[in-house]
Amino acid sequence: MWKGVRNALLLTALPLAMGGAAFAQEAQPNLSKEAKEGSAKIYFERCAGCHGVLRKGATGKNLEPANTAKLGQARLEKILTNGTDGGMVNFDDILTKDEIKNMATYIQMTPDVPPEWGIKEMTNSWKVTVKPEDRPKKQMNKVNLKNVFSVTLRDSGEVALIDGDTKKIWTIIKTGYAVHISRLSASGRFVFVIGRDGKLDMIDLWMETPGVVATIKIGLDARSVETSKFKGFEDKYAVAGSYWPPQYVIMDGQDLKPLKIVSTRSMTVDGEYHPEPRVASIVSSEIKPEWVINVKETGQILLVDYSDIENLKTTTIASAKFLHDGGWDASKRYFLVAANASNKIAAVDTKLGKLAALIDVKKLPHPGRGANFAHPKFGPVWATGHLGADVVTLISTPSDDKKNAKFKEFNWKVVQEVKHVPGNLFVKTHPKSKNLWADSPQNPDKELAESVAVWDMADLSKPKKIINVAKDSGLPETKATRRAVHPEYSADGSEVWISLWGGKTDQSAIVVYDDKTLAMKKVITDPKMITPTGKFNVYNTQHDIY
Ligand code: DHE
Repeated sequence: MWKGVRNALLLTALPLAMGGAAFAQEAQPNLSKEAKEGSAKIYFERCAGCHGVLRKGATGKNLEPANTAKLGQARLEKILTNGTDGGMVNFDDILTKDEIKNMATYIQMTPDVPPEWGIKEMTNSWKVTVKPEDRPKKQMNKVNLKNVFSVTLRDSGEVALIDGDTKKIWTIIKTGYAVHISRLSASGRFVFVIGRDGKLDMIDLWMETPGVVATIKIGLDARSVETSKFKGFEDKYAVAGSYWPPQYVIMDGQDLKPLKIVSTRSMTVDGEYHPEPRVASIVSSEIKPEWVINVKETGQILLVDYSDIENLKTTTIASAKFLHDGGWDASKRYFLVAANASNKIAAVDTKLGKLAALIDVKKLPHPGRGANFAHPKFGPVWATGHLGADVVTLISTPSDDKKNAKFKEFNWKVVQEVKHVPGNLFVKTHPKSKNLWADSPQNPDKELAESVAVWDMADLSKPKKIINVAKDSGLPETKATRRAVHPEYSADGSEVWISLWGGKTDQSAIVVYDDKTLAMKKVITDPKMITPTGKFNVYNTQHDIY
Protein backbone atom coordinates (compact mmCIF):
# COMPACT_ATOMS: atom_id res chain seq x y z
CA MET A 1 0.00 0.00 0.00
CA TRP A 2 2.93 2.36 0.50
CA LYS A 3 5.56 3.22 -2.06
CA GLY A 4 8.92 1.62 -1.19
CA VAL A 5 12.00 3.84 -1.25
CA ARG A 6 14.29 1.04 -2.18
CA ASN A 7 13.35 -2.29 -3.61
CA ALA A 8 14.64 -5.79 -3.39
CA LEU A 9 16.39 -5.41 -6.76
CA LEU A 10 18.63 -2.73 -5.35
CA LEU A 11 19.38 -4.93 -2.36
CA THR A 12 20.36 -7.88 -4.50
CA ALA A 13 22.29 -5.74 -6.98
CA LEU A 14 24.47 -4.08 -4.33
CA PRO A 15 26.63 -7.06 -3.32
CA LEU A 16 27.21 -7.91 -7.01
CA ALA A 17 28.33 -4.38 -7.71
CA MET A 18 30.73 -4.71 -4.80
CA GLY A 19 32.13 -7.81 -6.48
CA GLY A 20 31.39 -10.05 -3.50
CA ALA A 21 30.71 -13.52 -4.90
CA ALA A 22 29.92 -14.92 -1.46
CA PHE A 23 27.39 -12.10 -0.91
CA ALA A 24 25.81 -12.70 -4.30
CA GLN A 25 24.91 -16.28 -3.44
CA GLU A 26 22.99 -15.33 -0.30
CA ALA A 27 19.26 -15.12 -1.06
CA GLN A 28 17.87 -11.73 -0.11
CA PRO A 29 14.48 -11.75 1.60
CA ASN A 30 11.84 -11.13 -1.02
CA LEU A 31 8.09 -11.47 -1.46
CA SER A 32 5.68 -11.40 -4.37
CA LYS A 33 3.90 -8.06 -4.90
CA GLU A 34 0.70 -9.52 -3.46
CA ALA A 35 2.39 -11.04 -0.40
CA LYS A 36 4.29 -7.82 0.24
CA GLU A 37 1.13 -5.72 0.08
CA GLY A 38 -0.69 -8.14 2.38
CA SER A 39 2.20 -8.05 4.85
CA ALA A 40 2.41 -4.25 4.70
CA LYS A 41 -1.29 -4.10 5.61
CA ILE A 42 -0.83 -6.52 8.51
CA TYR A 43 2.23 -4.62 9.67
CA PHE A 44 0.30 -1.34 9.71
CA GLU A 45 -2.71 -2.84 11.49
CA ARG A 46 -0.93 -5.04 14.01
CA CYS A 47 2.72 -4.08 14.43
CA ALA A 48 3.38 -0.41 13.63
CA GLY A 49 1.79 0.81 16.88
CA CYS A 50 4.57 -0.72 18.98
CA HIS A 51 7.49 -0.92 16.51
CA GLY A 52 6.94 2.24 14.39
CA VAL A 53 6.42 2.40 10.62
CA LEU A 54 10.15 2.85 10.05
CA ARG A 55 10.62 -0.04 12.53
CA LYS A 56 13.01 1.95 14.73
CA GLY A 57 11.32 0.48 17.84
CA ALA A 58 9.58 2.05 20.85
CA THR A 59 7.35 -0.11 23.06
CA GLY A 60 8.38 -2.95 20.73
CA LYS A 61 11.91 -3.82 19.60
CA ASN A 62 13.80 -2.26 16.67
CA LEU A 63 12.86 -4.35 13.60
CA GLU A 64 15.25 -2.92 11.02
CA PRO A 65 16.82 -5.51 8.70
CA ALA A 66 20.18 -5.28 10.48
CA ASN A 67 18.48 -6.75 13.56
CA THR A 68 15.85 -9.02 12.04
CA ALA A 69 18.29 -10.62 9.59
CA LYS A 70 20.41 -11.72 12.56
CA LEU A 71 17.43 -13.60 13.98
CA GLY A 72 16.59 -15.20 10.64
CA GLN A 73 13.42 -16.57 9.09
CA ALA A 74 12.83 -19.58 11.37
CA ARG A 75 13.34 -17.69 14.65
CA LEU A 76 11.17 -14.78 13.50
CA GLU A 77 8.37 -17.16 12.52
CA LYS A 78 8.61 -18.72 15.99
CA ILE A 79 8.44 -15.33 17.73
CA LEU A 80 5.47 -14.27 15.62
CA THR A 81 3.71 -17.57 16.31
CA ASN A 82 4.28 -17.84 20.07
CA GLY A 83 5.06 -14.30 21.22
CA THR A 84 7.78 -13.61 23.80
CA ASP A 85 8.09 -13.14 27.55
CA GLY A 86 9.10 -9.55 26.77
CA GLY A 87 5.47 -8.66 26.02
CA MET A 88 5.21 -9.45 22.28
CA VAL A 89 1.83 -11.13 21.74
CA ASN A 90 1.37 -14.45 19.91
CA PHE A 91 -0.17 -14.24 16.46
CA ASP A 92 -0.99 -17.92 15.90
CA ASP A 93 -4.67 -17.28 16.66
CA ILE A 94 -4.83 -14.12 14.51
CA LEU A 95 -2.71 -14.84 11.42
CA THR A 96 -2.52 -17.90 9.16
CA LYS A 97 0.73 -19.90 8.87
CA ASP A 98 1.36 -18.33 5.45
CA GLU A 99 0.78 -14.83 6.79
CA ILE A 100 3.25 -15.49 9.62
CA LYS A 101 5.80 -16.81 7.13
CA ASN A 102 5.37 -13.73 4.92
CA MET A 103 5.56 -11.37 7.90
CA ALA A 104 8.83 -12.97 9.02
CA THR A 105 10.23 -12.26 5.54
CA TYR A 106 8.67 -8.80 5.29
CA ILE A 107 10.36 -7.54 8.45
CA GLN A 108 13.75 -8.61 7.07
CA MET A 109 13.18 -6.33 4.07
CA THR A 110 13.92 -2.61 4.03
CA PRO A 111 10.99 -0.69 5.58
CA ASP A 112 8.75 1.24 3.23
CA VAL A 113 8.45 4.95 3.87
CA PRO A 114 4.81 6.05 3.79
CA PRO A 115 3.93 9.33 2.06
CA GLU A 116 3.68 12.68 3.84
CA TRP A 117 0.25 14.16 4.65
CA GLY A 118 0.12 17.95 4.49
CA ILE A 119 -2.47 20.69 4.23
CA LYS A 120 -3.44 19.70 0.66
CA GLU A 121 -4.23 16.10 1.59
CA MET A 122 -5.98 17.14 4.81
CA THR A 123 -8.10 19.76 3.06
CA ASN A 124 -9.07 17.27 0.34
CA SER A 125 -10.26 14.83 2.97
CA TRP A 126 -12.14 17.45 5.01
CA LYS A 127 -15.96 17.41 4.90
CA VAL A 128 -18.44 19.46 6.89
CA THR A 129 -21.58 17.35 6.74
CA VAL A 130 -23.69 19.71 8.87
CA LYS A 131 -22.50 23.32 8.87
CA PRO A 132 -22.36 25.11 12.26
CA GLU A 133 -25.27 27.39 11.24
CA ASP A 134 -27.44 24.37 10.31
CA ARG A 135 -26.91 22.60 13.63
CA PRO A 136 -29.49 22.58 16.45
CA LYS A 137 -29.66 25.73 18.54
CA LYS A 138 -30.55 23.69 21.63
CA GLN A 139 -30.43 20.07 22.73
CA MET A 140 -33.00 18.24 20.57
CA ASN A 141 -33.14 15.03 22.61
CA LYS A 142 -34.06 14.19 26.20
CA VAL A 143 -31.00 12.11 26.99
CA ASN A 144 -28.90 13.01 30.06
CA LEU A 145 -25.83 13.89 28.00
CA LYS A 146 -23.50 13.99 31.00
CA ASN A 147 -23.94 10.28 31.50
CA VAL A 148 -23.60 9.19 27.86
CA PHE A 149 -20.72 6.81 27.14
CA SER A 150 -18.90 6.89 23.80
CA VAL A 151 -17.74 3.30 23.36
CA THR A 152 -15.07 2.21 20.89
CA LEU A 153 -16.24 -0.73 18.77
CA ARG A 154 -12.71 -1.49 17.72
CA ASP A 155 -12.98 -3.98 14.88
CA SER A 156 -16.12 -2.59 13.28
CA GLY A 157 -14.75 0.95 12.96
CA GLU A 158 -17.62 2.47 14.92
CA VAL A 159 -18.51 4.06 18.22
CA ALA A 160 -21.65 3.22 20.17
CA LEU A 161 -23.24 6.03 22.15
CA ILE A 162 -24.84 4.42 25.19
CA ASP A 163 -27.29 6.22 27.45
CA GLY A 164 -25.76 5.65 30.87
CA ASP A 165 -29.08 6.15 32.70
CA THR A 166 -31.14 3.61 30.71
CA LYS A 167 -28.11 1.52 29.60
CA LYS A 168 -29.60 1.39 26.10
CA ILE A 169 -27.53 1.80 22.94
CA TRP A 170 -28.65 5.22 21.70
CA THR A 171 -26.96 5.04 18.31
CA ILE A 172 -23.97 3.48 16.54
CA ILE A 173 -21.88 5.77 14.35
CA LYS A 174 -19.49 4.79 11.55
CA THR A 175 -16.01 6.21 12.20
CA GLY A 176 -12.38 5.53 11.27
CA TYR A 177 -10.55 2.19 11.41
CA ALA A 178 -10.08 0.71 14.90
CA VAL A 179 -11.07 3.91 16.68
CA HIS A 180 -8.69 4.70 19.48
CA ILE A 181 -10.13 7.31 21.80
CA SER A 182 -13.04 9.72 22.18
CA ARG A 183 -12.55 13.14 23.74
CA LEU A 184 -15.05 15.90 24.54
CA SER A 185 -15.25 19.57 23.69
CA ALA A 186 -15.05 21.90 26.71
CA SER A 187 -18.84 22.41 26.55
CA GLY A 188 -19.52 18.67 26.55
CA ARG A 189 -21.57 19.02 23.34
CA PHE A 190 -19.17 17.56 20.76
CA VAL A 191 -17.46 14.17 20.81
CA PHE A 192 -14.23 13.85 18.82
CA VAL A 193 -13.31 10.34 17.73
CA ILE A 194 -9.96 9.40 16.21
CA GLY A 195 -9.36 6.24 14.17
CA ARG A 196 -6.00 4.50 13.86
CA ASP A 197 -6.22 5.42 10.15
CA GLY A 198 -6.12 9.11 11.11
CA LYS A 199 -9.82 9.73 10.38
CA LEU A 200 -11.20 12.22 12.86
CA ASP A 201 -14.98 12.53 13.31
CA MET A 202 -16.83 15.23 15.19
CA ILE A 203 -20.22 14.18 16.62
CA ASP A 204 -22.92 16.59 17.80
CA LEU A 205 -24.75 15.33 20.91
CA TRP A 206 -27.45 18.00 20.58
CA MET A 207 -28.97 16.39 17.48
CA GLU A 208 -32.14 14.37 17.96
CA THR A 209 -30.01 11.36 17.09
CA PRO A 210 -26.34 12.33 17.22
CA GLY A 211 -24.32 12.02 14.05
CA VAL A 212 -21.07 13.16 12.44
CA VAL A 213 -21.09 16.88 11.59
CA ALA A 214 -17.51 17.15 10.31
CA THR A 215 -14.75 14.76 9.34
CA ILE A 216 -11.11 14.95 8.25
CA LYS A 217 -8.18 12.57 7.75
CA ILE A 218 -5.35 14.11 9.74
CA GLY A 219 -2.69 11.53 8.86
CA LEU A 220 -2.23 7.86 7.98
CA ASP A 221 -1.82 6.51 11.51
CA ALA A 222 -3.04 8.30 14.64
CA ARG A 223 -3.99 7.83 18.27
CA SER A 224 -4.80 11.14 19.95
CA VAL A 225 -7.21 14.06 19.83
CA GLU A 226 -8.04 16.85 22.30
CA THR A 227 -9.83 20.20 22.40
CA SER A 228 -9.16 23.68 23.79
CA LYS A 229 -10.55 23.84 27.31
CA PHE A 230 -9.17 27.06 28.80
CA LYS A 231 -11.67 29.82 29.67
CA GLY A 232 -12.40 31.94 26.60
CA PHE A 233 -11.27 29.17 24.22
CA GLU A 234 -14.04 26.65 24.91
CA ASP A 235 -14.92 24.68 21.74
CA LYS A 236 -12.61 26.95 19.69
CA TYR A 237 -9.93 24.48 18.63
CA ALA A 238 -9.34 20.78 18.23
CA VAL A 239 -5.87 19.24 18.02
CA ALA A 240 -4.95 15.78 16.80
CA GLY A 241 -1.62 14.00 16.83
CA SER A 242 -0.48 11.42 14.34
CA TYR A 243 1.96 8.54 14.43
CA TRP A 244 2.52 8.95 10.69
CA PRO A 245 3.46 11.48 9.52
CA PRO A 246 4.95 12.47 12.88
CA GLN A 247 3.10 15.75 13.45
CA TYR A 248 0.11 17.40 15.08
CA VAL A 249 -2.57 19.57 13.51
CA ILE A 250 -4.62 22.36 15.05
CA MET A 251 -8.15 22.60 13.67
CA ASP A 252 -11.18 24.82 14.02
CA GLY A 253 -13.17 23.36 16.92
CA GLN A 254 -16.49 24.01 15.17
CA ASP A 255 -15.88 22.35 11.81
CA LEU A 256 -12.39 20.70 11.84
CA LYS A 257 -10.93 23.03 9.21
CA PRO A 258 -7.15 22.37 9.37
CA LEU A 259 -5.37 25.55 10.52
CA LYS A 260 -1.81 24.68 11.40
CA ILE A 261 0.37 21.59 11.06
CA VAL A 262 3.50 21.18 13.18
CA SER A 263 6.08 18.45 12.55
CA THR A 264 7.57 16.64 15.55
CA ARG A 265 10.66 15.35 13.73
CA SER A 266 13.57 16.42 15.92
CA MET A 267 16.25 15.30 18.34
CA THR A 268 15.73 12.77 21.12
CA VAL A 269 16.59 13.67 24.71
CA ASP A 270 19.90 11.88 24.00
CA GLY A 271 20.69 14.34 21.19
CA GLU A 272 20.11 11.94 18.26
CA TYR A 273 17.95 12.89 15.28
CA HIS A 274 14.79 10.78 15.00
CA PRO A 275 12.82 10.65 11.74
CA GLU A 276 9.62 9.28 13.30
CA PRO A 277 8.80 10.88 16.67
CA ARG A 278 5.14 9.95 17.02
CA VAL A 279 2.58 12.01 18.88
CA ALA A 280 1.29 10.02 21.84
CA SER A 281 -1.06 11.50 24.46
CA ILE A 282 -2.41 15.05 24.33
CA VAL A 283 -4.21 16.81 27.20
CA SER A 284 -5.70 20.22 27.55
CA SER A 285 -4.81 22.47 30.47
CA GLU A 286 -7.54 24.20 32.46
CA ILE A 287 -5.12 26.76 33.95
CA LYS A 288 -3.58 28.05 30.68
CA PRO A 289 -4.46 28.12 26.97
CA GLU A 290 -2.15 25.18 26.49
CA TRP A 291 -1.98 21.59 25.35
CA VAL A 292 0.51 19.10 26.73
CA ILE A 293 1.68 17.11 23.69
CA ASN A 294 3.84 14.08 24.41
CA VAL A 295 6.25 13.04 21.69
CA LYS A 296 7.00 9.35 22.01
CA GLU A 297 10.40 8.61 20.52
CA THR A 298 12.17 11.86 21.39
CA GLY A 299 10.94 12.02 25.01
CA GLN A 300 10.17 15.73 24.53
CA ILE A 301 7.02 17.06 26.19
CA LEU A 302 5.63 20.08 24.32
CA LEU A 303 3.55 22.73 26.07
CA VAL A 304 1.82 24.33 23.11
CA ASP A 305 0.28 27.74 23.77
CA TYR A 306 -2.75 28.08 21.48
CA SER A 307 -3.64 31.67 22.41
CA ASP A 308 -2.06 32.88 19.13
CA ILE A 309 -1.71 30.05 16.67
CA GLU A 310 -0.21 32.29 13.98
CA ASN A 311 2.73 32.87 16.31
CA LEU A 312 2.76 29.56 18.07
CA LYS A 313 4.80 29.43 21.26
CA THR A 314 6.00 26.09 22.48
CA THR A 315 7.91 25.12 25.60
CA THR A 316 9.92 21.94 25.01
CA ILE A 317 10.61 19.89 28.10
CA ALA A 318 13.10 17.04 27.93
CA SER A 319 11.98 14.00 29.92
CA ALA A 320 12.60 10.37 28.90
CA LYS A 321 12.13 8.46 25.65
CA PHE A 322 9.02 6.49 24.71
CA LEU A 323 6.32 8.72 26.13
CA HIS A 324 2.91 7.12 25.90
CA ASP A 325 -0.19 7.79 28.02
CA GLY A 326 -0.85 9.77 31.18
CA GLY A 327 -3.15 12.00 33.18
CA TRP A 328 -3.44 14.97 35.54
CA ASP A 329 -2.79 14.84 39.27
CA ALA A 330 -5.69 15.80 41.56
CA SER A 331 -4.78 19.52 41.47
CA LYS A 332 -4.62 19.50 37.60
CA ARG A 333 -1.35 21.44 37.78
CA TYR A 334 0.91 18.45 37.13
CA PHE A 335 0.68 16.08 34.19
CA LEU A 336 2.15 12.61 34.73
CA VAL A 337 3.08 10.60 31.67
CA ALA A 338 4.56 7.15 31.24
CA ALA A 339 7.85 6.87 29.37
CA ASN A 340 6.93 3.23 29.04
CA ALA A 341 9.97 1.48 27.55
CA SER A 342 12.22 3.66 29.78
CA ASN A 343 10.36 2.44 32.90
CA LYS A 344 9.83 5.99 34.10
CA ILE A 345 7.04 8.42 34.87
CA ALA A 346 7.66 12.05 33.90
CA ALA A 347 5.79 14.74 35.86
CA VAL A 348 5.41 18.18 34.27
CA ASP A 349 4.62 21.28 36.28
CA THR A 350 2.35 23.09 33.79
CA LYS A 351 2.17 26.20 35.99
CA LEU A 352 5.94 26.76 35.80
CA GLY A 353 6.42 25.05 32.43
CA LYS A 354 9.12 22.75 33.82
CA LEU A 355 9.82 19.11 34.48
CA ALA A 356 8.87 18.51 38.11
CA ALA A 357 10.26 14.98 38.41
CA LEU A 358 11.38 11.89 36.54
CA ILE A 359 10.48 8.87 38.60
CA ASP A 360 11.85 5.34 38.19
CA VAL A 361 9.14 2.72 38.27
CA LYS A 362 8.83 -0.98 37.45
CA LYS A 363 8.66 -2.34 33.91
CA LEU A 364 6.36 -0.79 31.27
CA PRO A 365 4.12 1.59 33.20
CA HIS A 366 0.72 1.99 31.49
CA PRO A 367 -1.57 4.36 33.40
CA GLY A 368 -4.26 5.16 30.86
CA ARG A 369 -5.09 8.41 32.61
CA GLY A 370 -4.09 7.06 36.01
CA ALA A 371 -6.09 7.34 39.22
CA ASN A 372 -5.97 10.02 41.96
CA PHE A 373 -6.89 9.44 45.57
CA ALA A 374 -5.94 10.34 49.14
CA HIS A 375 -3.76 7.60 50.60
CA PRO A 376 -4.37 7.17 54.36
CA LYS A 377 -0.62 7.29 55.11
CA PHE A 378 0.91 9.29 52.23
CA GLY A 379 -1.79 11.80 51.25
CA PRO A 380 -2.58 12.59 47.59
CA VAL A 381 -1.26 9.93 45.23
CA TRP A 382 -1.52 9.20 41.51
CA ALA A 383 -1.58 5.55 40.48
CA THR A 384 -0.28 3.75 37.42
CA GLY A 385 -0.49 0.10 36.48
CA HIS A 386 2.13 -1.81 34.49
CA LEU A 387 2.06 -3.99 31.44
CA GLY A 388 5.31 -5.64 32.43
CA ALA A 389 5.22 -5.83 36.24
CA ASP A 390 2.90 -7.22 38.89
CA VAL A 391 2.22 -3.99 40.79
CA VAL A 392 0.15 -0.84 40.78
CA THR A 393 2.56 2.00 41.60
CA LEU A 394 1.45 4.90 43.82
CA ILE A 395 3.33 8.20 43.46
CA SER A 396 2.86 11.02 45.97
CA THR A 397 1.75 14.30 44.32
CA PRO A 398 2.04 17.85 45.74
CA SER A 399 -0.93 19.70 47.14
CA ASP A 400 -1.54 23.34 48.12
CA ASP A 401 -4.05 22.27 50.74
CA LYS A 402 -2.58 23.00 54.20
CA LYS A 403 -3.89 19.73 55.58
CA ASN A 404 -1.58 17.93 53.14
CA ALA A 405 1.59 19.85 54.14
CA LYS A 406 2.75 16.88 56.24
CA PHE A 407 2.98 14.74 53.10
CA LYS A 408 5.40 17.07 51.30
CA GLU A 409 8.42 14.89 52.10
CA PHE A 410 6.91 12.08 50.00
CA ASN A 411 6.24 14.17 46.89
CA TRP A 412 7.33 12.53 43.63
CA LYS A 413 8.39 9.37 45.47
CA VAL A 414 6.99 5.94 44.84
CA VAL A 415 5.26 5.49 48.18
CA GLN A 416 3.74 2.08 47.62
CA GLU A 417 3.63 -0.75 45.11
CA VAL A 418 0.35 -2.59 45.47
CA LYS A 419 0.53 -6.22 44.39
CA HIS A 420 -1.37 -6.90 41.16
CA VAL A 421 -0.57 -9.08 38.12
CA PRO A 422 1.33 -8.20 34.91
CA GLY A 423 -0.64 -7.31 31.77
CA ASN A 424 -2.50 -4.37 33.32
CA LEU A 425 -3.57 -1.56 30.98
CA PHE A 426 -5.88 0.71 32.94
CA VAL A 427 -6.47 1.79 36.55
CA LYS A 428 -9.41 3.94 37.58
CA THR A 429 -11.14 5.58 40.52
CA HIS A 430 -13.51 8.53 41.05
CA PRO A 431 -13.56 11.33 43.65
CA LYS A 432 -16.80 9.88 45.07
CA SER A 433 -15.51 6.32 45.22
CA LYS A 434 -13.62 4.38 47.88
CA ASN A 435 -12.36 1.83 45.38
CA LEU A 436 -9.43 1.47 43.01
CA TRP A 437 -10.06 -0.71 39.95
CA ALA A 438 -7.41 -2.31 37.72
CA ASP A 439 -7.74 -4.62 34.73
CA SER A 440 -5.21 -7.17 33.40
CA PRO A 441 -6.30 -7.83 29.80
CA GLN A 442 -2.81 -8.57 28.50
CA ASN A 443 -2.09 -11.27 31.07
CA PRO A 444 -1.46 -14.63 29.35
CA ASP A 445 -3.67 -16.43 31.90
CA LYS A 446 -7.22 -16.51 30.46
CA GLU A 447 -8.94 -16.22 33.82
CA LEU A 448 -6.86 -13.21 34.86
CA ALA A 449 -7.33 -11.50 31.48
CA GLU A 450 -11.10 -11.94 31.86
CA SER A 451 -11.08 -10.50 35.41
CA VAL A 452 -10.49 -7.18 37.15
CA ALA A 453 -9.18 -6.40 40.65
CA VAL A 454 -10.67 -3.95 43.16
CA TRP A 455 -8.96 -2.51 46.26
CA ASP A 456 -10.42 -0.61 49.19
CA MET A 457 -8.35 2.60 49.05
CA ALA A 458 -8.84 3.21 52.78
CA ASP A 459 -6.89 0.03 53.55
CA LEU A 460 -4.76 -1.27 50.69
CA SER A 461 -3.42 -4.08 52.87
CA LYS A 462 -6.83 -5.77 52.71
CA PRO A 463 -6.93 -8.51 50.05
CA LYS A 464 -8.08 -7.22 46.68
CA LYS A 465 -11.36 -8.52 45.35
CA ILE A 466 -11.12 -10.33 42.02
CA ILE A 467 -14.16 -10.05 39.79
CA ASN A 468 -14.49 -12.44 36.86
CA VAL A 469 -16.23 -10.22 34.32
CA ALA A 470 -16.58 -12.96 31.69
CA LYS A 471 -18.41 -15.21 34.17
CA ASP A 472 -20.61 -12.36 35.39
CA SER A 473 -21.61 -11.54 31.82
CA GLY A 474 -23.47 -14.87 31.58
CA LEU A 475 -22.37 -15.11 27.94
CA PRO A 476 -21.45 -18.60 26.69
CA GLU A 477 -17.85 -19.62 27.38
CA THR A 478 -15.50 -19.13 24.38
CA LYS A 479 -12.15 -20.73 23.64
CA ALA A 480 -10.61 -17.35 22.85
CA THR A 481 -9.98 -14.95 25.72
CA ARG A 482 -12.54 -12.20 26.20
CA ARG A 483 -10.44 -9.47 27.76
CA ALA A 484 -11.94 -7.44 30.58
CA VAL A 485 -10.66 -3.98 29.79
CA HIS A 486 -10.87 -0.28 30.70
CA PRO A 487 -12.92 0.40 33.86
CA GLU A 488 -14.85 3.65 33.45
CA TYR A 489 -17.11 5.39 35.98
CA SER A 490 -20.59 6.75 35.44
CA ALA A 491 -20.90 10.54 35.79
CA ASP A 492 -22.01 10.33 39.44
CA GLY A 493 -19.29 7.85 40.35
CA SER A 494 -21.76 5.16 41.45
CA GLU A 495 -21.12 2.59 38.70
CA VAL A 496 -18.11 1.08 36.97
CA TRP A 497 -18.41 -0.10 33.38
CA ILE A 498 -16.03 -2.78 32.08
CA SER A 499 -15.72 -3.91 28.46
CA LEU A 500 -15.65 -7.62 27.80
CA TRP A 501 -13.63 -7.57 24.58
CA GLY A 502 -14.21 -10.78 22.64
CA GLY A 503 -13.18 -11.77 19.11
CA LYS A 504 -14.75 -10.06 16.10
CA THR A 505 -17.32 -12.83 15.68
CA ASP A 506 -17.86 -13.49 19.43
CA GLN A 507 -20.60 -11.93 21.49
CA SER A 508 -19.01 -9.12 23.49
CA ALA A 509 -20.55 -7.00 26.23
CA ILE A 510 -20.19 -4.18 28.69
CA VAL A 511 -20.70 -5.31 32.25
CA VAL A 512 -21.81 -2.65 34.73
CA TYR A 513 -21.00 -2.93 38.46
CA ASP A 514 -22.30 -1.08 41.48
CA ASP A 515 -19.18 0.58 42.85
CA LYS A 516 -20.29 0.37 46.52
CA THR A 517 -21.42 -3.24 46.68
CA LEU A 518 -19.33 -4.53 43.73
CA ALA A 519 -22.47 -6.39 42.65
CA MET A 520 -23.07 -6.84 38.93
CA LYS A 521 -25.90 -4.53 37.85
CA LYS A 522 -26.36 -4.94 34.14
CA VAL A 523 -24.94 -6.68 31.09
CA ILE A 524 -25.21 -4.50 28.00
CA THR A 525 -24.93 -6.72 24.96
CA ASP A 526 -26.13 -6.72 21.38
CA PRO A 527 -25.05 -8.40 18.14
CA LYS A 528 -23.86 -4.95 17.04
CA MET A 529 -21.63 -4.64 20.12
CA ILE A 530 -18.50 -5.78 18.27
CA THR A 531 -15.17 -5.72 20.16
CA PRO A 532 -15.91 -2.92 22.68
CA THR A 533 -12.73 -1.52 24.27
CA GLY A 534 -12.41 2.12 25.49
CA LYS A 535 -15.45 3.80 27.06
CA PHE A 536 -15.56 7.53 27.57
CA ASN A 537 -18.15 8.94 29.92
CA VAL A 538 -19.04 12.42 28.66
CA TYR A 539 -18.84 14.25 32.00
CA ASN A 540 -15.71 12.49 33.30
CA THR A 541 -13.87 12.93 30.00
CA GLN A 542 -14.95 16.55 29.63
CA HIS A 543 -13.64 17.38 33.14
CA ASP A 544 -10.70 14.93 33.30
CA ILE A 545 -12.10 13.11 36.31
CA TYR A 546 -10.08 10.04 37.28
FE1 DHE B 1 -4.12 2.74 23.23
C1 DHE B 1 -4.94 5.62 24.96
C2 DHE B 1 -1.46 4.33 21.86
C3 DHE B 1 -3.06 -0.25 21.90
C4 DHE B 1 -7.03 1.26 24.19
N1 DHE B 1 -3.33 4.62 23.41
C5 DHE B 1 -3.81 5.66 24.18
C6 DHE B 1 -2.96 6.79 24.02
C7 DHE B 1 -1.99 6.43 23.13
C8 DHE B 1 -2.21 5.06 22.75
C9 DHE B 1 -0.85 7.29 22.61
C10 DHE B 1 -3.13 8.14 24.71
C11 DHE B 1 -4.08 9.02 23.96
C12 DHE B 1 -4.36 10.33 24.68
O1 DHE B 1 -4.61 10.31 25.90
O2 DHE B 1 -4.33 11.37 24.02
N2 DHE B 1 -2.50 2.11 22.12
C13 DHE B 1 -1.54 2.95 21.66
C14 DHE B 1 -0.57 2.20 20.89
O3 DHE B 1 0.41 2.67 20.24
C15 DHE B 1 -0.85 0.76 21.10
C16 DHE B 1 0.15 0.20 22.12
C17 DHE B 1 -0.67 -0.12 19.88
C18 DHE B 1 -1.49 0.23 18.68
O4 DHE B 1 -1.23 -0.28 17.60
O5 DHE B 1 -2.41 1.06 18.76
C19 DHE B 1 -2.25 0.85 21.72
N3 DHE B 1 -4.89 0.83 23.08
C20 DHE B 1 -4.32 -0.23 22.49
C21 DHE B 1 -5.18 -1.39 22.50
O6 DHE B 1 -4.94 -2.52 21.98
C22 DHE B 1 -6.37 -1.04 23.31
C23 DHE B 1 -6.30 -1.81 24.64
C24 DHE B 1 -7.71 -1.38 22.67
C25 DHE B 1 -8.08 -0.59 21.46
O7 DHE B 1 -9.19 -0.07 21.40
O8 DHE B 1 -7.26 -0.50 20.54
C26 DHE B 1 -6.13 0.46 23.54
N4 DHE B 1 -5.68 3.32 24.37
C27 DHE B 1 -6.80 2.58 24.61
C28 DHE B 1 -7.73 3.36 25.40
C29 DHE B 1 -7.13 4.61 25.65
C30 DHE B 1 -5.84 4.56 24.98
C31 DHE B 1 -9.09 2.86 25.91
C32 DHE B 1 -7.70 5.80 26.44
C33 DHE B 1 -7.57 5.62 27.91
C34 DHE B 1 -8.32 6.67 28.70
O9 DHE B 1 -8.97 6.30 29.69
O10 DHE B 1 -8.25 7.85 28.35
